[in-house]
Amino acid sequence: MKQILVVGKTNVGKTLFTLNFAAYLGMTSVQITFRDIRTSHSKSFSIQEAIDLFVSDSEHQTKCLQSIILALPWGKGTKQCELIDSTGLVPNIHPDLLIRQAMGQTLTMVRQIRHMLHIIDGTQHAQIDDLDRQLANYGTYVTSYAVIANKWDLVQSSHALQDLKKAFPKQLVIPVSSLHKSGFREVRTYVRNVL
Ligand SMILES: Nc1nc2c(ncn2[C@@H]2O[C@H](COP(=O)(O)OP(=O)(O)OP(=O)(O)O)[C@@H](O)[C@H]2O)c(=O)[nH]1
Ligand SMILES: [Mg+2]
Repeated sequence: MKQILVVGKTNVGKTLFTLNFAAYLGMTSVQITFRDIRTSHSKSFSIQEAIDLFVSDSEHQTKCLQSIILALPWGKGTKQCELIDSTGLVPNIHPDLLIRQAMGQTLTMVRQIRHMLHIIDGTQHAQIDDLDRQLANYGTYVTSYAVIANKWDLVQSSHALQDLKKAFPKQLVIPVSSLHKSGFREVRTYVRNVL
């Protein structure tokens, strides 16, 4: 099964994106597989339960790989892929060992994965930093890559998309609001192309 890694800095909305994209595809519940560097286990949640438990304002809410299987309508049936939410990255060395290890796990996945959705906070359109540039650079080595400019509901500037297209000139940039599930049609097109 094809795997798509959801990657980006901490608190940009990776987990809400993952869960609400599943909701957009018509799923009402998800089986989440939690994988840290030692163990792996799976548990089922309604999407609302998962949002309540795993989406938060605080940094590093996600501390391991959390993957779900997406089912996309395909002809008369469906086709599946694995969407892998990951521990958010920070530019500095994090003081907490467990979070450093979890970020190491994200970076290992970045080096192995073929399909990558790089989530950024769209409100930061004027200040793309080195970490996001480096992730975009990794994106040039994978089979498919797109920048998801999230939190677009909070973006005020009419130049925001232009700024992002300048910062990521060779990449596909998709503005979305994971909160309102807007912009997800283009994400679905990206995912269908991966399949
Ligand atoms: N307004 C708005 N808020 C959002 C959106 N997406 C996420 N958020 C909020 O941003 C915060 C972080 O969301 P998460 O999905 O937990 O972010 P994350 O990238 O998974 O964070 P970590 O796992 O902690 O690295 C939460 O308070 C979300 O409700 C969006 O599209 N619009
Ligand atoms: Mg998260």
